[in-house]
Amino acid sequence: SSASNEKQLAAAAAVSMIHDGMVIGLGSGSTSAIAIELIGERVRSGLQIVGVPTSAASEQLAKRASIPLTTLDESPEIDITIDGADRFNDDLDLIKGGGGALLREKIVAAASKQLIIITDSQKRSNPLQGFPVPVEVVPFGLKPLMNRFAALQLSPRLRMRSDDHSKPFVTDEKNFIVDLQVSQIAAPHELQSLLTFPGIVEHGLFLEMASFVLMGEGTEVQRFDR
Ligand code: DER
Repeated sequence: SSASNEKQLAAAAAVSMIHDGMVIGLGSGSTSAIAIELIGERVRSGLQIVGVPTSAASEQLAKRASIPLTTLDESPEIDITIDGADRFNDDLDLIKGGGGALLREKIVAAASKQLIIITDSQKRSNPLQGFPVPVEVVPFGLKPLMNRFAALQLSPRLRMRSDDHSKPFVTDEKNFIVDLQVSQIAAPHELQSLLTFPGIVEHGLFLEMASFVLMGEGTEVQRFDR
C-alpha cells in the first residue's frame, strides 16, 4: 500500500543518518519495525552500533535482525532514537502510544540527543486530532482516574487486549492504558497540564521532544523541523 511505501521511505531516510559508534533508540510500531529491519541490514554489512529497544516487541525484532542490544543502565546517553507517531502537528507535538509502548518510548526519547520521528502521510494533523491520547495508569488507582477523566469530558476507555477483549491490555511495565477521546487538541500543553493526577504514570503527548519528523508522502520524504 502507499502508506507502507511511505513508511519505508521515511524509515530509510532516518536509518541513513546512523553512523559507527552510535547508541540507537529503537522505536515501537510498524514504521519503527521497518527501521529496525533496515538497521539490521546495515549491521550485517558492518555498521558498529548498539540499540536500546523501547518495547519487548521491538527487542524481539532487533534480536532477529542481529542488532547488538544494550540497556539504559549500560548506555544512559542515546545518540539517535528513531520512532513513529500516531499523529503530529506542525509544531512537532506528537500523539504516541497507539501500540502501548509510550512509557519506555518517552524514557528513551528523553535520554536521546536526537529524536527522529518517522511516519507516513496519514499522521500529519493540524490541529492534532483523530487519535485518542493514551494514558498509562497504575491498576491500583484505575477507577478514581476513570471517574476524573469522565468528569473532564475526556471520554476515557480502558484499553483491552486485542486477542481477548475481556482482559485489559497490560504494558511492558505491567500497567493499564486508558485512551482519552479528545476531539481537537488545539492546546496540547493545556491538555498535558490536566494529566497530573496521582496514579498516572505517563501519557502519549510528546511535546517539544521531536528533533524533526521525516514523513513519507507519495514517492518523496518531507522533513518537518520545529
Ligand atoms: O505506539 C507508538 O507510539 C508507535 O510509535 C505509534 O505511534 C506509531 O505506530 P505505527 O508506526 O505502526 O503507525
